[in-house]
Amino acid sequence: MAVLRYLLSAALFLTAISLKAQVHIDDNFESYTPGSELGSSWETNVNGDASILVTTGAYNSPGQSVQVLQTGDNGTGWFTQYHEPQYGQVTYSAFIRTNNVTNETITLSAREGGWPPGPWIAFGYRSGWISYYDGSSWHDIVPASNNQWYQVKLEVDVFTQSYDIYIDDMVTPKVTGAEFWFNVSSLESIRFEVYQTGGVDPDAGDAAWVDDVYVESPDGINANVGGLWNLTFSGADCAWSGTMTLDQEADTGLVNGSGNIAVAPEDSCSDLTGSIRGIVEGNSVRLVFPEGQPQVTQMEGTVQGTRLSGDWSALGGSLSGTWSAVRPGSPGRPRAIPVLPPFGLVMLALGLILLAARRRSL
Ligand SMILES: [Ca+2]
Ligand SMILES: [Ca+2]
Repeated sequence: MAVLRYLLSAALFLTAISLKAQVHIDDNFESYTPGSELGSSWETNVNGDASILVTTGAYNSPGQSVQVLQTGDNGTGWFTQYHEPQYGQVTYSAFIRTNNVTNETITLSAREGGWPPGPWIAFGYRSGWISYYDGSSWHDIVPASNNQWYQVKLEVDVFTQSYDIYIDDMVTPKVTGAEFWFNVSSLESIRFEVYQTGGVDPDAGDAAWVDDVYVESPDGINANVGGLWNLTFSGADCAWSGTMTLDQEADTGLVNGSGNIAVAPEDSCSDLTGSIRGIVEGNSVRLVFPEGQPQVTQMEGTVQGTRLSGDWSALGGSLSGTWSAVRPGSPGRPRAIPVLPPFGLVMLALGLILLAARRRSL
């Protein structure tokens, strides 16, 4: 009975915890038929002497993985899966392996659509190394060995256009603050790609394998806000033109915001486009207006389908206020979003009570 109660409480606890993340992609390739092409959730492209197939029994691998094989000396290929655009934090991870780290290369990138890439990690492009490219320079991270699986995790912050790189050790990053190759406004795909140009030239028999592809974001509004704002300025003087700057230093609680709002006289006051990123519910924001500022007392924005609203008070040359989410059907009445959904909280509490009961019975 005690064992059963323990298992039940553990399951409930895990249920509560697991509700905290949004999983976008989770594929270990075990559901495919060995020797088959990838399913429709993946977009696959092969050119020349290459194949991309689900394989079984890769060295030191207990299950199935994806193999990109050079069937001749001149082949390239990639496979991509798209996910909901992410504007904040998103984690990409996979297991990767090659049989020729001085010749074969495979890259892992996260992209805005099919192009451009933000994070860009390469196996073997820098002969014998796992490395990343920041748009101007290559950076070697750790040496790579043939036929060895490496677990790679990228903890990405689209707000700051940077990411931390974990290799095998999933606790301590090998690199913090790696810069994107390109600045992107969102990330919405993961791609694995093999090349014939640049630092490497894989030939017949060279191969790379990929397994356990996983992409997730923290739950809550943070995962879906922070892109371009469409703003409504009530009481704005549309004869004014200029740039409003987000004053990050004056903010309290605004961690990742950046950018500005350009206002032109010909714009409609009901549909101005801002380029501030990284505002999440509950952030305090101050906009600093230059001379001739519009006198704005209310601002509203729509970010990824969620309407944000703020009550703003004029403070000299600036406005300050707190953004909050407005649910459909309750205009103007912000509602706090719990960190855990109510169901998760109940399950968590039940799990803890049962765990405590088990401890007492020991
Ligand atoms: Ca697998
Ligand atoms: Ca070649």
